[in-house]
Amino acid sequence: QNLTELLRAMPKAELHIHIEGSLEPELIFEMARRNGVAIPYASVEDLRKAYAFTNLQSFLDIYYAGASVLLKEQDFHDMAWAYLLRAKADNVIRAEIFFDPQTHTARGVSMETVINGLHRACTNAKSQLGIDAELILCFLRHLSEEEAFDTLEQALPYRDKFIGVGLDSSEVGHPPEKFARVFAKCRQQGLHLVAHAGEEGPPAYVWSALDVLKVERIDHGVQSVKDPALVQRLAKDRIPLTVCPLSNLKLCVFPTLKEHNIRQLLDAGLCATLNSDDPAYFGGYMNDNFVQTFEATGLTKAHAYRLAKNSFEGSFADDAKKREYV
Ligand code: ES4
Ligand code: ZN
Repeated sequence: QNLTELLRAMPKAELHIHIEGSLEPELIFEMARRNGVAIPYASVEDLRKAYAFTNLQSFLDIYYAGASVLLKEQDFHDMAWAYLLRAKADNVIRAEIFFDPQTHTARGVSMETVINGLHRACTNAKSQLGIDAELILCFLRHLSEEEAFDTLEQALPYRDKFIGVGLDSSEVGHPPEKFARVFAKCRQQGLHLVAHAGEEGPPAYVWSALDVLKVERIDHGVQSVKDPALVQRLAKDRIPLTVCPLSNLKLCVFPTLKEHNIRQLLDAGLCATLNSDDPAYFGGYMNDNFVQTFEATGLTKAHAYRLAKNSFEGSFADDAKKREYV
């Protein structure tokens, strides 16, 4: 079996996918039409042409605009279902899916609409696709602590429909410490904790995500290699890093895929995983990330098995499920 075939066929878990970032231009246009929402682009092609990013913020501006077409429970369901069908084609057997409720509640969409729509797609994925799909609620770090607390309060009536919380959006200038008290409350609720850190931000943000927020995984974390003591800590505690190479390429975190540090992370013994982040915007789903990254960096078959194993180890599946996956 050649390496590319192995990468495509291998069962895997996706641990870093923003569901709003899976909304393809075709679906944005269809939902804009059916909901009567105006969008400032003439066509699908015109919108795709705007997907030329220079950094995280230049992407986030367009990503939040794209999400403005989501109004009804059915819209949230349809977005997640389209992703899950695509994940199935890439042999993803478990998906832990981020969603950004504040992007929607700020426009007057209710928490109930968001969570019920997404959760219905996850339930159907289990019975119809054989994918274990779970939700992780993300707080937008460019907004205030108070707004995060409000969001948590609105979401707690649906506590059984998501397994954890995360922290995303504009990283630099919004260190993890800003959300220390929110994460402490989430921890008391028994929620799993993750945070984006070390995507564009410094190693100090990875340290504080671990030591102040007490997260179990780091999303991205690629800047950690700048601090050898941090790499040691990540190795010692087997903290998973959910790495997203095509995202890093499109947001100019690395100038080329060849220069990505995934091999360095794996060879240092870290529990690194590969993920798609915002596949509709960054030009690839799971298998595109695997195939293009392996081609560019010369990763081997042994790395492929390691990445699949890490994805299950790093997941929030219970131990019985983890044994079933491997
Ligand atoms: C994101 Cl790539 C990335 N980084 C931070 N926040 C995000 N939200 C959606 N995609
Ligand atoms: Zn992300």
